[in-house]
Amino acid sequence: MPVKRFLDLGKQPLANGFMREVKNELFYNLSYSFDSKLKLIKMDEILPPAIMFNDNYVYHSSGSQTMRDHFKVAAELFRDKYKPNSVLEIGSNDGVFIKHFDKQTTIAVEPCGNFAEITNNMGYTTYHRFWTKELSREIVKNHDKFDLIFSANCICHIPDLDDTFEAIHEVLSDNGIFVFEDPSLLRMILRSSYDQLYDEHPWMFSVAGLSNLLKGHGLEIFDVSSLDVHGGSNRILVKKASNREIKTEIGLLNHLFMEDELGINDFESYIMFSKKVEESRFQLLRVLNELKSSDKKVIGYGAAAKTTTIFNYCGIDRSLISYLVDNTIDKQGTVSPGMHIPVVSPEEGLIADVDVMFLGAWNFTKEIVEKEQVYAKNKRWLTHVPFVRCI
Ligand code: DWN
Repeated sequence: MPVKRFLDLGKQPLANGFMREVKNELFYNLSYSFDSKLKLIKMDEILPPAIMFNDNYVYHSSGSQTMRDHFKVAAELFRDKYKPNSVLEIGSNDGVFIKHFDKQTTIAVEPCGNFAEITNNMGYTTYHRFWTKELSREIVKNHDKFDLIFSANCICHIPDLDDTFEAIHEVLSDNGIFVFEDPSLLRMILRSSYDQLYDEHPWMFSVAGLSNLLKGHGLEIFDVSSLDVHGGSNRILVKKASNREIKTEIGLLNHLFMEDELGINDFESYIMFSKKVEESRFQLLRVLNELKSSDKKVIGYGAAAKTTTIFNYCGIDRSLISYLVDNTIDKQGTVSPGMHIPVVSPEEGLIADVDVMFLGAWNFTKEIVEKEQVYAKNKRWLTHVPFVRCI
């Protein structure tokens, strides 16, 4: 059997389904299987993308200094190294990457209407659509092909990867490159960061898995680099298979070797991962219950989509975490999906009587801990990655 289930995280609501009023909340069963033929993991029950990515999507890519810096550096690198004459971004969110490119030669595709409006207003032609082969043909007709196609934290959100990669092949110029970034399956396994798994992520990619998938569509990975962002991501650099000018870099071979050495291709690694996930739940509940027994006030820092998986899988409600603070205006004044923990602004929530702050946005630990140095002086941070502990 090439596809085997290894993890069941139970009934879950939409990870970004923060609500002002609790009604008609949608739940689905969140479980994942390992495909030993393709060498990647896939969600068993995938929801239609339009349910999640709509005109009220709450996640802003520019919500942290870390990501603003990350996309600026990435844009400068691609501009200087590859000198593209034209750029297409798939999943441009609030324009945090695209704003570093020329408006005349750069276009965007974004399914969430609230964000498509932002980049359109910034002066970038933005197609308010999902990425499909049909759209790629329309784009080639209207603009010709593109030298650089970029997509961050988007490809792993798309259920139909065959259509996605055929569409990329259609729109990529013969000497062009397609660069995409997504969380790394290897880093998730090594860090037991199971909260990367939720409705918006039907896939978690290994380099080996992507290499297999892309080959079937006339595309080839020529380099890979590890990124620290979003808890450990891979930047995948792709060219057309027919392009013999660009040579394979050592980064690709290193990643394939490392993944194989660390067991990413063995089902046993996924069974071990699922045991660590159960242990993580046990330890997190133990610590939170101990804090509750000793009358400590615990809050969450960052109402990340990831926290929806943790809170609903572990059964963490307001009795264990009083509220969440988040700097996203659209999330403030809502309650969290499923467990209905209130979300407030940092100004309202970072008050004197807090004892412990659970790092929901643990992927920004450095930025957050530095920023809150003074406030957190006599308080403690609690994290569950790579294992549950107070820091
Ligand atoms: O792929 C996805 C990733 C890239 O972004 C999406 N499917 C959804 C989203 O996932 P997430 O919500 O888990 O991402 P973040 O970036 O880890 O979310 C961090 C949250 O914490 C945001 O709501 C912003 C907030 N935050 C804050 O309140 N103060 C973040 C920082 C750094 C802060 O200082």
